Amino acid sequence: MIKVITYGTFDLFHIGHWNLLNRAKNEGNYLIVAISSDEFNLRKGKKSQMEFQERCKVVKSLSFVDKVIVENSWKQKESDIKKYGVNVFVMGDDWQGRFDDLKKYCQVKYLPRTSNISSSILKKLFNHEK
Ligand code: C2G
Repeated sequence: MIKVITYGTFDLFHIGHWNLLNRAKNEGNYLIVAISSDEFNLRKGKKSQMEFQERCKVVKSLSFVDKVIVENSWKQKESDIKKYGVNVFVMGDDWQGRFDDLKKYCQVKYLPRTSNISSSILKKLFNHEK
């Protein structure tokens, strides 16, 4: 079994998230997704439109996602990789290079982002409509 892990907020779930998660799964055959808690989001400087439970529900509903865990801090990646026996760490390439220190524990891959879509664009549209 090749275990893959990735981290994110996944707010206002869109095709960019879907593509990333689908491609991450294709790097192995078991995908763990760590979803940022609402509190951690605030520390990331993000106020998500959807609360944690809602964001979990959407990601859990994807047939190619095998496990969902919570992301509470920047520092949990190393222990997650060890705890779950992860072989591949994947992030979108907007994070290129930022997690190379994890190469000590597993493969680290940055996959191309999907252009012309982001939660912040959707949030602006969402709030503009009000
Ligand atoms: N993503 C993408 N294409 C987009 C938008 C996002 O490929 N158009 C990817 C991002 O690169 C990331 C994942 O989808 O790998 C989740 O994106 P966000 O929900 O914005 O998460 P982020 O704020 O990047 O949080 O510890 C890591 C952080 O939790 C990452």
